[in-house]
Amino acid sequence: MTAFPVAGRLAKAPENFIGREGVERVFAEARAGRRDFLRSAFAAAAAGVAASGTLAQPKAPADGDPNILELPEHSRGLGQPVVTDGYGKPSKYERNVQRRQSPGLTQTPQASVSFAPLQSLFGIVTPSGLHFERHHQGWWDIDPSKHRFMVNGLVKTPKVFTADDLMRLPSVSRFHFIECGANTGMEWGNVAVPTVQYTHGMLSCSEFTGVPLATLLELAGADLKKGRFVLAEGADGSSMTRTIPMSLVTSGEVLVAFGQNGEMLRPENGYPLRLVVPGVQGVSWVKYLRRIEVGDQPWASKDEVLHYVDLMPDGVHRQYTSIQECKSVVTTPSGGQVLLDRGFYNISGLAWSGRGKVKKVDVTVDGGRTWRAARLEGPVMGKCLTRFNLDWVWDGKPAIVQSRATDETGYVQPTYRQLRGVRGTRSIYHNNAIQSWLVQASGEVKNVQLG
Ligand SMILES: Nc1nc2c(c(=O)[nH]1)N[C@H]1C(S)=C(S)[C@@H](COP(=O)(O)O)O[C@H]1N2
Ligand SMILES: [Mo]
Repeated sequence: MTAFPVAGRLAKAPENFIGREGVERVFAEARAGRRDFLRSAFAAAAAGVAASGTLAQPKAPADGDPNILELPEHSRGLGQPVVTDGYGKPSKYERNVQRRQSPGLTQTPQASVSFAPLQSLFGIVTPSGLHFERHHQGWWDIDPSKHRFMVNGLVKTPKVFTADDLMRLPSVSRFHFIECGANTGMEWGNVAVPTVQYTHGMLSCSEFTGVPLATLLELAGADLKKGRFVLAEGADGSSMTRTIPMSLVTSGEVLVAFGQNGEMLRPENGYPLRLVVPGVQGVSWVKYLRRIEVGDQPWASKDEVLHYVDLMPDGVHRQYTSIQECKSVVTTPSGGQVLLDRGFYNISGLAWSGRGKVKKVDVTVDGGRTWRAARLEGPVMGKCLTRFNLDWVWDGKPAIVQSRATDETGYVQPTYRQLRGVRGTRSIYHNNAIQSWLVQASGEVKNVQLG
């Protein structure tokens, strides 16, 4: 069972992919270290007592007193003092767990993306420092005391709020995923990138805290008869404006958020205020939110008529397709990882739907010939990531691992063949096809697409 943790913990992106030899070396070292530890422990338990079971009879270290237990430094010395320099950081041994830019994807680092390392994450919450980033014109750390948020348009009394004003109002905290509409967009025509970080890493999930936009519209006396839409506008130079149907707002789901995972939003994610639009593609989650206008028709802004449109096979562009349909992906094993040995593995992944809760996730290891239902780990929440797991004993032969999610509306995640049948191959946005990972006999895992 030495290979058990490999897939989860030796997840390597291409730039630091250590290959099968590297993995074997790491394991050889780990085994050697474990033997040393056992050796000293057994030696301390006094010579003469034979080890039983499958463990080899331990030998005392050649140069040491067999009666002295060699404890590691951290079991003998004084540890570090409490962290007084502020904010805690991950272990230095977790340095490899980072957001990454896809090489060559964008021309400038301001109008760009950093992808979340999904292969290294557990559960459903994305640590804020690993939340994916998508900026159209760079991020800002805006002074909250100078930031203003306005509600205007079809309202009785236009209102201006500070972040402090908003924090005095009744707030709610809810777990939701955010997925960029362009997530998996590079894979429309063919396999393009090697790892799940790049195929699916424009996806994150947080507990957001904020005031329902419905409350703020009520305070401003919005005309809910004529006002069928709202426009959300950001304060950065990208002029990010998006139309949102009023029905989503009056349902109480849309939040003007200031909190993310128990603290204020990170600057990269829109500090001090961002719109949270559960189930809808990331672009509508306007960051550095400065204005909501109530109106009676869609605004047809550049980010909804030129960008974020779906090119259909007949050449027509489909607009206003904002809901992120049901989708899932196996994160372990996934592209770039290596299974060292045959034997037991925990197949693990994420499923989500912009239309509600995930009802079921089926997993195949034979490219779709046979499927087994995965375990959904609770809590299963609407418009939120759901973690799934499935036991698997790898026989050392090539395997094609896929997951297929079904949401509470009964919608089933499509295959590439089904999706391309409707959408063609030249689109960018809203690719929710079933992802395939090929586990090769060598144990190396590759991104593949089945015809
Ligand atoms: N003001 C502003 N809001 C924005 C953007 C932006 O560039 N500026 N990018 C949008 C896009 S395309 C996405 S996918 C999400 C990304 O949010 P994140 O950077 O917090 O992951 O923010 C959206 N809101
Ligand atoms: Mo996006």
